[in-house]
Amino acid sequence: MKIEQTLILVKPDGVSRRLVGEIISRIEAKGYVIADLKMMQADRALLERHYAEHQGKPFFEPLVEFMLSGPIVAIIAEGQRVIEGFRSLAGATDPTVAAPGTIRGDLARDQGTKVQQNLVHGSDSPESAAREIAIFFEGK
Ligand code: DAT
Ligand code: MG
Repeated sequence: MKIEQTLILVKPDGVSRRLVGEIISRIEAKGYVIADLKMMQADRALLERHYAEHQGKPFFEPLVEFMLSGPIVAIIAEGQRVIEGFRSLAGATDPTVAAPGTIRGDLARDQGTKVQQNLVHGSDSPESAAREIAIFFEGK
């Protein structure tokens, strides 16, 4: 059986706050393998594909603008149940209530912006992971 993979993004707030190493450390310390990684500047077309499920929501445009605001780091992490495991490491979407001990709970807070700036993205299902990995790492 192929080992499960997930798509993780360190968002622009994570890069600008110099938290890339801290976030990767937490992924590796949990025991997952970094299978591929790149720093990139996303463009609007890529982000609109990636966040297609959120089209039409009030935070969609702020979300795209935020993700365009600086470089991001795209990571493929792998390991048994890594999709669920990374979501658990990341914590709840809203960083104010994300549990202490999680990436969002320990390292992020509400900034009063229209979109939550919560440091990381992680795929939420095997279908999303396959779709998102294909968007960020063509041919993988
Ligand atoms: P997650 O990143 O936890 O999977 P999501 O897919 O529902 O969350 O939303 C994508 C991002 O959009 C999320 O990381 C932060 C932002 N967001 C989601 N819901 C929001 C809301 N109600 N208000 C502001 N920003 C929101
Ligand atoms: Mg999501």
